[in-house]
Amino acid sequence: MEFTIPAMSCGHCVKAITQTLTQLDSAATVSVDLPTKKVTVQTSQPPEKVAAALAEAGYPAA
Ligand SMILES: [Cu+2]
Repeated sequence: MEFTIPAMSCGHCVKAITQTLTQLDSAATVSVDLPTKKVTVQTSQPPEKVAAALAEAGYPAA
């Protein structure tokens, strides 16, 4: 699944987002494209749960 996260602006954000997602699912594969603010996640978790975890971390998906 893919999310656009406007609040993501630097390497720290990328790290925080990656950490959030791997906390939700330790088997998650996260790939981030900072210039386009896109996060691609491979996870067994449902999208709404992933989106909720991102929002909770301060990075709501657009
Ligand atoms: Cu940042």
